Amino acid sequence: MSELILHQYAESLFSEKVRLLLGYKRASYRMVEIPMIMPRPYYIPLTGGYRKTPVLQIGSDIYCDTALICRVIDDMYPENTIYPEAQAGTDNAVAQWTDSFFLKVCAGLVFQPKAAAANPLFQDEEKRKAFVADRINLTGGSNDLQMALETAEPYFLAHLDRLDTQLGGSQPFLGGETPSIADFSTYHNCWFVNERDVLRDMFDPFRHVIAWYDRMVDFGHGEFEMISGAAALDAAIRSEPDEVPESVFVEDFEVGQEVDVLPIDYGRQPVRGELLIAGLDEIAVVRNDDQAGRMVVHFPRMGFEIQPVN
Ligand SMILES: N[C@@H](CCC(=O)N[C@@H](CS)C(=O)NCC(=O)O)C(=O)O
Repeated sequence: MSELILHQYAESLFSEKVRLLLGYKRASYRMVEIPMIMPRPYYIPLTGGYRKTPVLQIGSDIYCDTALICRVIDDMYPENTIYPEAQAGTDNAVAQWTDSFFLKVCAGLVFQPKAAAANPLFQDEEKRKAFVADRINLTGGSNDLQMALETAEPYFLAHLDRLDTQLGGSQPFLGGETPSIADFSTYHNCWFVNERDVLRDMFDPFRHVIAWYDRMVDFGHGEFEMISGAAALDAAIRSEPDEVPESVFVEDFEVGQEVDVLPIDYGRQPVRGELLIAGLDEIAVVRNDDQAGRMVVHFPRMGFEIQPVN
């Protein structure tokens, strides 16, 4: 079993992207089932405030956001990379668009009344209220993530139609002979919709997409062992963060400066720490947590911002 620990919950679509990548890489890892809503008493001491799902833990290093988590996994298992250099710019752009705009389209479908009515989470009124209150807290009440069903439905069908055309050619994956990050980002958004029995027939006209989806599902989730949040916290307490060979700065910040790092979209709960890396690909801060000890929290550059603390 490698030292990788994935903190996730079963229903989380972004977690599904990472679970499937770990399957594709035939990785062995440990997994924690975190609560679907706050509080997360074993999670926040590791992240220092970042609350989105999933995060990847390697000892005392915490990797936030699937844009970075997938790169870290690909670096550990470089065979059949999902980041081929010949597609570096376009694959990244497709993944970003898919995980932001297309995500809104899929969410518009999944939260429509007929799908919400069939969702086990919403059967219990108390649980439904707690979930809604938690997500209002996450987004600060913003409507940015919402798209009306009348808008979302034709957008979804139009995009699937184009994907179907592309996948109807000679290549089994969007990335070519092997899947790229574009496949994994597209997959987990489709999974979000496909998991709902009442929405599954939306895929029926797109037989090449269905065949591709089945090929992706076949990668599975790899070999994993479930552990408790307490055991994961203990693993952090018993280790030290990895050495950072060289700190890179692309802005006017200094090593050791106290900063807040936060997503630019939703879930803007900041992580405060001493700046360690502010490069083109990654931001990282060091923090000393009362429970977890010395931790390094890593973020992808794109999608996050650094704010100096006065
Ligand atoms: N850009 C983030 C998005 C992650 C995200 O929005 N995850 C959802 C779950 S699928 C989430 O955090 N929901 C609220 C929560 O779990 O607290 C990523 O790629 O990891």
